[in-house]
Amino acid sequence: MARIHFLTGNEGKLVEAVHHLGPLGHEVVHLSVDGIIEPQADDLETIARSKLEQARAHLPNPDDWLMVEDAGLFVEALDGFPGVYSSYALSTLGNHGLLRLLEHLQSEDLHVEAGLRRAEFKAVAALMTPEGVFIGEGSCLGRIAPAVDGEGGFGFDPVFIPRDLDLAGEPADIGVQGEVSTHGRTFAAVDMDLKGKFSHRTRALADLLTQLGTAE
Ligand code: ITT
Repeated sequence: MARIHFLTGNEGKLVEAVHHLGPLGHEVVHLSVDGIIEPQADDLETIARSKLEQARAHLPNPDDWLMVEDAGLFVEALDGFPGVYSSYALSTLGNHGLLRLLEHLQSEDLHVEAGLRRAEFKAVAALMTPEGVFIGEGSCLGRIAPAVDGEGGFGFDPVFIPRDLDLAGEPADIGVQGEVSTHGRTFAAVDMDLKGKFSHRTRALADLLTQLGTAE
């Protein structure tokens, strides 16, 4: 297995990728390239492919593998915002600003409120190898918390509560206690191993490895 150069400016994403891929025998090293431009596009894959193209010339060895991973938080009541604008929204609005945008979504019934605040993290992991480009996708259903919760994680983790998972690892229905649960806490309030059981990133990376396996 080749060394994977992960192009990212986000340390939280790097730590999670190493945490997931390291035990599977993949060496992940950080690649930092100045001047990468994120194109304006309405899907994560287009952004990821563009970044691969821009960074390929900066690989130490042209046969090395290059990976990028693009993620976003899509809030249903905001028609998918911030979505592909998540980085910008986090640095301008922040988590408190996002909560303010959703202040009107309240209900006496907690299950109804969970439905009103539905959101989804999505990730696309793109890997360039000498054999071509492989794309993995992952998503994580959940909801926006009523308030910031937890000190860990990064980005939108303090306001995102994942939907419980059933035995098969699929999201349980809202209001149904699943086999895997954060018990109403956000990603920032649980450890990385538990976040990894739900996370869009883990799922995108796992999908990517499946694609690689079938291509070999
Ligand atoms: P790159 O340099 O890798 O592009 P980025 O911070 O711009 O790093 P993304 O575009 O993939 O990362 O992510 C968009 C935003 O969503 C960004 O602010 C992240 O912090 C946030 N985000 C991504 N994955 C997240 C996760 O698992 N938990 C919380 N926030 C996340």
